[in-house]
Amino acid sequence: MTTNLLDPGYDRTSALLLIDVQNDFADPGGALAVAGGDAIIPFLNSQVAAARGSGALVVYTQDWHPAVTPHFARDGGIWPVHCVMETWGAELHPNLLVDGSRVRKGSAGEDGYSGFSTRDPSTGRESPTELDGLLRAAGIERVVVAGLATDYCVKATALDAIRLGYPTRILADGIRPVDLAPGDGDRAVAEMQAAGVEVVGRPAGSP
Ligand code: VGL
Ligand code: ZN
Repeated sequence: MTTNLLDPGYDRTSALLLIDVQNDFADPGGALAVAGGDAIIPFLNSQVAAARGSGALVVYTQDWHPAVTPHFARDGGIWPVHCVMETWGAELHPNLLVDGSRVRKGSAGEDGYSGFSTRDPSTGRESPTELDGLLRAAGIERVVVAGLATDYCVKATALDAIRLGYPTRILADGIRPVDLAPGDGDRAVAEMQAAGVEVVGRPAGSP
């Protein structure tokens, strides 16, 4: 059973990972707009301020696709065209407080959702992004994850963080699901908890 915590507990050995808070997900006019994606930004900004105030690192991931990639439905995948590198949709949302480095993923046409790794769509082979190295070089021992979307990139990043040995927390008030099927977001939170991720804030399924 996982305790519901109220304080993410930032310090110099922790990092806040803000996942894909980009226009295509967070702006209501984005290509893959997540319902309520823009509503979490003030909360995320308060977390950035709390984290930086306690000496924690903040890292921002960006979904960063080429114009043609098997990630997109028109090229064999499942998603509408989104977060094409160097376009408005791929930019971090303008209201997001940015105080840390960025990790971009997918730029060589790889698939996969985690901030830590990408997947070659033809061979299935996984390769690491620079995120783990960046955290280790900074002496980071645990991570707090929030952003978009709960059921894809947040989930994949949190599960990878656990596999890599980081005690991992997610911020319930700082995530929103795509919910392709109703309940995907709640199931993703349950899956993360089963893997050892702790939830900070409102319990899944509560109003
Ligand atoms: C994501 C769908 C497709 C995400 C990225 O950031 O969660 N979801 N690409
Ligand atoms: Zn994507």
